[in-house]
Amino acid sequence: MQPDGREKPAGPVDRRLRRVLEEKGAGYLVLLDPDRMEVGALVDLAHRSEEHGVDALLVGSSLTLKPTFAEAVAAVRERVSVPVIIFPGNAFHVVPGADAVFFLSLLSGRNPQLLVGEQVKAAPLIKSYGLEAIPVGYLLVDSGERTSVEFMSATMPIPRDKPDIAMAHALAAQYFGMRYVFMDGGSGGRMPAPVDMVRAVSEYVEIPLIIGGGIRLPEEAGRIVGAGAGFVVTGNVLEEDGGRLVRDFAEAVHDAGRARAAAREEPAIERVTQPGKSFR
Ligand code: 1GP
Repeated sequence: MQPDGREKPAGPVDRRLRRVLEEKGAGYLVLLDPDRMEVGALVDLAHRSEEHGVDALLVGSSLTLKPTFAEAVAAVRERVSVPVIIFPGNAFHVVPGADAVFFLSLLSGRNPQLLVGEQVKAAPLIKSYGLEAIPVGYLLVDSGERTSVEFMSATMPIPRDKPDIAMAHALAAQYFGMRYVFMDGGSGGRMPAPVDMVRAVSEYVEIPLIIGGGIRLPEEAGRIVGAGAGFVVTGNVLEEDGGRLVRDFAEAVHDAGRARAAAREEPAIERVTQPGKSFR
């Protein structure tokens, strides 16, 4: 709240993400992990991603063995014009040079360090570096694999057959005033978040969903958007293929986003009366 009682407006990166949702129906984000790629290769992938339709880049990791995080953020920022957003695993990942940081709280866990401890350490750094903080509720969802984030966070993922648990957590994120819910299977998950869970959560809350972890095919990304996701994130698959699939992912996400938006705008009466169209 500002001194005159007005809400503080959303920052430029948040506004840009909202514009992506308005214009394309859904957005595509690529995760760059400085721990798994050399800075040069990371910058090449960032550049390729921008050329082939990515809407923003995330830089993050669950663990850092290499001392190159800050260098990677700065180098990527210099090379691309899409927003560069830090997706932190802990407060060490708050470095200068990015456009924004997802101010995450791992709501699906009960580990106070990741609910609020790291955030208290990170907040003054975010302010000093002038980063835009975007509050995001983070939910870890079982991806059929023990992922690094599960181990490092010492939290249990939400079971795949329990959409009600995900719904309640996502609504808590909304009531906390968070701008997005990130449902993540963790990097390298075996399976993407279940489509039924994505649909149930997206119908239940009003804030956009970001879905990542274990998405390896553009068709999977399209299905997830069709089920209601606002943004889809991929990481691993592009590290493995050198970014060849970026364009296919971006098209699948944007096509499904536009189709979903068009279906929403279609008057309900046409949906029930036009032959060949099912009532949704
Ligand atoms: C992990 O959602 C991201 O936090 C990306 O996951 O590397 O499995 O695509 P993948």
